Amino acid sequence: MPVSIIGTRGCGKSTLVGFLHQSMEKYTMRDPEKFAYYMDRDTTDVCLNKIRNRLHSGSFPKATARGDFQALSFLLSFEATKKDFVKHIGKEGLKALKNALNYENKLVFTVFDVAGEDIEEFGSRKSVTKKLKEIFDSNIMVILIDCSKLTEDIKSEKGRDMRRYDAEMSKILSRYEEYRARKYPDQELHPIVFFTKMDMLDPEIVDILPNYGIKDLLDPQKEYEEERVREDGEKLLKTYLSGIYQNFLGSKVVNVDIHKAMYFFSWAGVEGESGVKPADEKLGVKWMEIEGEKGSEQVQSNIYPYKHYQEFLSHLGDLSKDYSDPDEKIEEYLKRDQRKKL
Ligand SMILES: Nc1nc2c(ncn2[C@@H]2O[C@H](COP(=O)(O)OP(=O)(O)OP(=O)(O)O)[C@@H](O)[C@H]2O)c(=O)[nH]1
Ligand SMILES: [Mg+2]
Repeated sequence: MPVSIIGTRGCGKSTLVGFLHQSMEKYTMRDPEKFAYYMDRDTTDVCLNKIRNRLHSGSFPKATARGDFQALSFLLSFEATKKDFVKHIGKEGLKALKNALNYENKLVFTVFDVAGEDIEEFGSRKSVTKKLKEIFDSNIMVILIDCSKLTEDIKSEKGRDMRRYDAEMSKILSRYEEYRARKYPDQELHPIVFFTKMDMLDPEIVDILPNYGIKDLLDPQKEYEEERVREDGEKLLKTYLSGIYQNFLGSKVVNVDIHKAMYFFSWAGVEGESGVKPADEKLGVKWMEIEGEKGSEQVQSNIYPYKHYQEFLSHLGDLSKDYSDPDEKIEEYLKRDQRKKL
């Protein structure tokens, strides 16, 4: 299983998955020959019924029940070799199996809920060990960073929380690197960092970023510029989460190269009196119609920085050339649906 997305509780995983799902829909509609995805039934249930309904009605997803995250995994396939693309949803298991295997460069990707205390239980509690091994065995790990945790005021309560958060994430990362160094000493890793809740960044913090602008994120005319985004991402880590940053720097010895890290930003938008503005708990997220580029399809979607999600997906597409899952893994994934039907 090559891709894991990890984040601590409440860091914005469900919202991100909801937007990612909307992005996958858009991407397949715009470029069906390049990209296809499949969700097993459990993921479909969480994504469509739980997350989508909430986002659609303008609210954030409900806090996820413990078991839900175990269920969240997608099959992504890039560089389709056949045109007979079908949008695979749940029950069409066998048909999907056939179709998915027609695509090159397939990745299974799973979303995990992790906490610093899991690390303490690594090796002693079976369920935690299994989960962490799955994460650590992934070739590509995507780390979610919650921007609402960042603050200039390091002496305040929030400052203490930020340092705790930094320490917690660093602990997880160093365990990951230790494990990789032991088990896969020759594999190079390129970190991916997805910042969530960018709209909750303190304005003082926004000021120190060389390139960042909330409006830029949403402006469809503005391209995703890898170098500029990286500059911002590095600056945020270096300044506020130096534990995580140092961890990456130090881990060059185990083939993790921070300077090749990719960064992506996410935030949920609502429409206020003066145009689009950041969401908050009460206002929730805005749902809108966006016209598909090809044909006359209408895609319904929330306001969020689609281009960052689309770039994220196409980056996974690039990585899938090196880390594609073997067909047995794909069949195993698809069979989960078959088993449940019996
Ligand atoms: N302003 C803002 N708030 C957000 C955003 N994403 C998430 N939130 C807030 O953060 C809370 C948690 O977000 P979720 O997406 O549920 O996070 P999670 O990691 O799935 O949380 P658990 O399932 O409880 O672990 C939401 O209820 C929102 O209040 C965002 O982009 N902007
Ligand atoms: Mg959740």
